[in-house]
Amino acid sequence: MSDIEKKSIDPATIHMLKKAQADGCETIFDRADAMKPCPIGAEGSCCKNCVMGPCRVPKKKGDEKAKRVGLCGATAETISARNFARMVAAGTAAHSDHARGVTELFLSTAKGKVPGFEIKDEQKLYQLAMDLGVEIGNRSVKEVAIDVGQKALSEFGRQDGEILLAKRAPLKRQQIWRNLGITPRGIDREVVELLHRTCMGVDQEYQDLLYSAARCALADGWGGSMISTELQDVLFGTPVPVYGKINLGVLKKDEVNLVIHGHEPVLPEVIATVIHDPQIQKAAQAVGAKGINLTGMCCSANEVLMRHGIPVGGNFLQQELAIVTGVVDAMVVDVQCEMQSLAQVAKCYHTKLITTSPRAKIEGAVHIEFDEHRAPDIAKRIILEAVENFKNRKPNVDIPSETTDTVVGFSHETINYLLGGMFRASYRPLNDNIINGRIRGIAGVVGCNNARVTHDDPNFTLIKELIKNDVICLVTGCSAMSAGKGGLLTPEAARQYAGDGLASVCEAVGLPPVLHMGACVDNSRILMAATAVVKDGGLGDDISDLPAAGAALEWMSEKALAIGHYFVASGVFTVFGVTWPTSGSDVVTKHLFEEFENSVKGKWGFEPDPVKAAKLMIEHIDKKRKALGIDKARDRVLFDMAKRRELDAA
Ligand code: SF4
Ligand code: MSK
Repeated sequence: MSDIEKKSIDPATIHMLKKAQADGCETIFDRADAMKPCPIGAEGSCCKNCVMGPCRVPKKKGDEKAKRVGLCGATAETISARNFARMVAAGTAAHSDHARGVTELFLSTAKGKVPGFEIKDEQKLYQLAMDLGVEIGNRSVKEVAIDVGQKALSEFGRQDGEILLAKRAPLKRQQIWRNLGITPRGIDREVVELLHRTCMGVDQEYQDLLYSAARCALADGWGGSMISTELQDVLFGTPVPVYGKINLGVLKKDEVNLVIHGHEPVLPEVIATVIHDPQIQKAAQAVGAKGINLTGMCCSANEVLMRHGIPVGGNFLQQELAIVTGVVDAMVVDVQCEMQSLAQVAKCYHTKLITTSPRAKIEGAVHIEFDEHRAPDIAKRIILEAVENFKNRKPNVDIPSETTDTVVGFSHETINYLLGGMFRASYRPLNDNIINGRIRGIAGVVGCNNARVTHDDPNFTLIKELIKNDVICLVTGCSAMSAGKGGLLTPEAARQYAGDGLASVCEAVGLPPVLHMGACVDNSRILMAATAVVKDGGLGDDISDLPAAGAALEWMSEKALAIGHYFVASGVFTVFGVTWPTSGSDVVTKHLFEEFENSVKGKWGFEPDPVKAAKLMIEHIDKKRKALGIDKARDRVLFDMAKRRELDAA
């Protein structure tokens, strides 16, 4: 196996890496070889929170008692916890600023100020209205929607009390948060306060920093991210199961290819509509293209895949590689996870890189700013940029053949209907099958790709191990795409990959063993699903009682750490891979990995090896089953080489 072949388990990715090398085009995979991470920063032992530093206080092997303090006296524990907290604050800020944008659009839509947008899911609007304390009565949809928009918007600037959607959590969970003083007061307030606490000379007690970080993360999961998911569903429709395709093979040689990349579904929704405009289609034919092929990348892809079945080009580490095919006529980006190197890769080919958010510009890209008041015109302009660029393609075109079928769109509401039926929507069948042992437990497998590990391998292997052991997986973000490319997102995957118990349930209901629940902000759907399972009864009275665990083995973004911390603070055992950001302090790490379980009833774990991570998660699930009195003797099944060969031969 050449070095390139070790970079990914995905053949399309390897194919494009070889092409990039032949074309002399540098990618993140090359840079990962050339530049190793700073070991002091990686373990969280570098503080640059004031200009007397950076102060480096790395662990000293063989001298565990060595004094480790910064110039100001900040201890290694304080520095470690502060760095962790700052990442959580940044991740929360990212999800929540996305949510603010959606809320503003929602409010403008409710007021009828933005032509082209409408309330698509009234039922979900009413549910949200009840949860936000908005009166419904005989009021019009417009009146209710305006109040919902205003209430949601005020959650960002709320100064005291409790964020409203925290009340969706099980009652016991709410009480745990109150007792610890970590119920978020307002979304922006928690981010600002955490940044303040981590400034030089402020909060210098590591436990206090970790719990403040939990309050901030909860403001993400039960605040910003949840608002975002809810309002996006009301505006664009709550996802229902839809067929889709994934991987770079979805790009088309004879059509104009427009790739949408980033996180906010607003512009992609408009593009998905106006692309059918006959004038635009005519323009494409006029340049010799057979049509216009819209595809997605990263979480923007998840959004339009779930609601429209628009094909997905790939996940985070494939963004440059889509351009390397030589057929991407334009890539349009908004916010988050867009690598600056896209501009350089685009130069190797003919691709036009278009930025659209006032918050995110990239040197070398064309900036066409999105304005919801002129959304259809802007969407058309962007599509026409791609159409016009079709003729500039260079001869070095090569599209990998790989695409995989997927069935996606498992919102919390949809799972409810699929399990319980239209008239008695409920999680009861899921609970019953967990209790009778056919389903061993539930896992949320989320997060990114990371160029420091073999692309897609940890995500895919972990999910495969879990379903083989009858653990149903709820997936989002780039890990959902790792599962999709590996063929795990179809109902047929149940018989092929899942254990007999899980497979029998999936086949009875027609569900895949791995449920695609959406983009990064949609991890809030996992919180809602977990809460629904608790409320349906028989599995304890808190999320921490459930036979459930979470993981992000290929995480790279600060957003993932915020997600992990709100999972943990919601009572979930959560395992991360790649690297652990507080490994420079055994004390801080021990607190997160062990002592947190005594207070928030959830805890962190670190295990980069996916098979070992699955083992940790399954052990935790079995521990919870035992505590609930529903444990049956069950053997863990390893997805061993013999089984792999069996599949390859099939
Ligand atoms: Fe060093 Fe303290 Fe300044 Fe951090 S805050 S850089 S530890 S002096
Ligand atoms: S896109 S945050 S790489 S999941 Fe949401 Fe993927 Fe992680 Fe970005």
